[in-house]
Amino acid sequence: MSQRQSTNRAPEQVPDQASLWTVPKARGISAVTGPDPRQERAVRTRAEILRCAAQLFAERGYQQTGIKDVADRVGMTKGAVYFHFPNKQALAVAVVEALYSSWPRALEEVRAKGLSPLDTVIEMFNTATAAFLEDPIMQAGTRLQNERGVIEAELPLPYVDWTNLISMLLREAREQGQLADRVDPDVAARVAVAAFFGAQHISNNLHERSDFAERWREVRDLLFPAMRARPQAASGPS
Ligand code: LUB
Repeated sequence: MSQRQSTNRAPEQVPDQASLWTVPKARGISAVTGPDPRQERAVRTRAEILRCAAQLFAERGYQQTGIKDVADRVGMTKGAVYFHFPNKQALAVAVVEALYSSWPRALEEVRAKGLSPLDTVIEMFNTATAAFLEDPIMQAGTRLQNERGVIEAELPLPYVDWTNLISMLLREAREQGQLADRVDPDVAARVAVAAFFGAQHISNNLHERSDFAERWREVRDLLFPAMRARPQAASGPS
């Protein structure tokens, strides 16, 4: 089992941030000799193949994409693609894994803004919204997960890591008194992820995502105020 899959487990089993994800180690770098230029080139080539494959998977879907299409788009031979990925299934798995392994960094970047936990949740979804609109890895990962039934490979479980991440942040929000008493952080995380995905899916199918930023703002502006604790009531009528 890959490291990625081993961290991809059911929500209740993942208690804290540290165990949510394991960031893959950079390959081809020896502590003794430093980066090997050939390996660095190989890593860049692999990333370029992955990016082109993601574009194609996002545009056409898994079944309508062939290794030859990927090779043509990268401007390489099929053999060169096969050097990095044994088959199309491996490409699909790598795209989804690239997507899932990007979230720890996304969280770090959002954390760096120093927002409250609840605003960190909102900002994470805002970031995901932007990725749906402009990042081929995100678009392809989403499409591939929707097509997982016809992909003859085991993709990491969808939605689970993201839901765990949001639950963790909402539990922090609870500890800091930001959540209304009636709100269960784990339930709220499931509802938020479902609403986000539902809005994304509908916008994708009806309008090729062109209205998604606006649809997400609607969900966000209805959902999060409903979770937020009201400010302490003033001592009397003013
Ligand atoms: C994330 C996708 C696309 C969630 O499975 C998942 O968690 C995800 C595909 O299924 O993005 C981003 C909110």
